[in-house]
Amino acid sequence: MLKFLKGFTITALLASIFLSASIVKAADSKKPIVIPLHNWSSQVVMSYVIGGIFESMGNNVEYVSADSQAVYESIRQGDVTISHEVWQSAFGASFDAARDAGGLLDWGDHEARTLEDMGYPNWVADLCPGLPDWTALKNPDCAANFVTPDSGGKGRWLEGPQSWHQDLMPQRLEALGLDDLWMVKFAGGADALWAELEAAKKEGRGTIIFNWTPNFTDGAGFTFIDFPPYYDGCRPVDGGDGKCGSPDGYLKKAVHEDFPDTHPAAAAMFKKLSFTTSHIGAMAALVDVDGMTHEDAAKTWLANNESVWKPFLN
Ligand code: TMO
Repeated sequence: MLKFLKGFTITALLASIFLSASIVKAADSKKPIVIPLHNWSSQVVMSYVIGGIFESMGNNVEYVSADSQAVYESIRQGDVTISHEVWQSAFGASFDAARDAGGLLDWGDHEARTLEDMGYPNWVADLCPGLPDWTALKNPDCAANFVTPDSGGKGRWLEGPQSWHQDLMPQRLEALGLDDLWMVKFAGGADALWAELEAAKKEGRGTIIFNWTPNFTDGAGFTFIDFPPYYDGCRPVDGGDGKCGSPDGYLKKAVHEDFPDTHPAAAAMFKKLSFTTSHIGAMAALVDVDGMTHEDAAKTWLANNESVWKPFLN
């Protein structure tokens, strides 16, 4: 009897130790959470916003400049911990490849939906009757209004940096039979797109640029061209004929697979984190309209939006 009791007591003691150990939440590792910086404003501001929230929880963070396609392989390998703006149109294929290879987890979507496509400031609609329907671009009199000194006599599409979509837009011009009248020029960076908007307005000339939403241009008189609808597999890189516009896309989050184990509290916060179109547009506007640095924009955004981000902590 005594022997039995003794055994029972020890077993119960051990059980209660294990139980309380599992009730007490494991603390986040002090190893830095590695956050990538890319080359458009909302992404960089949001890096510092999320880094600021992690720091408010007692975590250490580190920022690294990263290519916006290669970053998913870096997350898979664990060199980068998170991605907070996975835009479907630009990065969906790289995201899928890394997730399927293992090591990268889909951490859910922001509330905001996305569109990444060619468009124009509203004042140029008069230059091209029939816009925003893409078939308006078949008219040579329309294209002639978008010729620039560097466009070889064709109407010019100013696309973003080639790292975002590779040859998607040149392929689309060809697929839609527009390449006799239109050509694609790649911008060196996002700032070149906004400089072109300013210059075209000042000079009263037409311009078609790549743009996206959420962005600071939301509600500022920018219209996206209506191309034939996107469907899975329509792009040449996916084996399609290329006769499609960009998707009504997701804006996803991704994490390295170990993150929920190494930093359970931070990972839980990041899973909950979700921004709307207006949150993200405001982050971009603090930089691209108000001229703040990305870091200052993030501090300002955090200070003004505690009611938005504090609930992600619970
Ligand atoms: C990925 N981007 C927002 C530039 O389209």
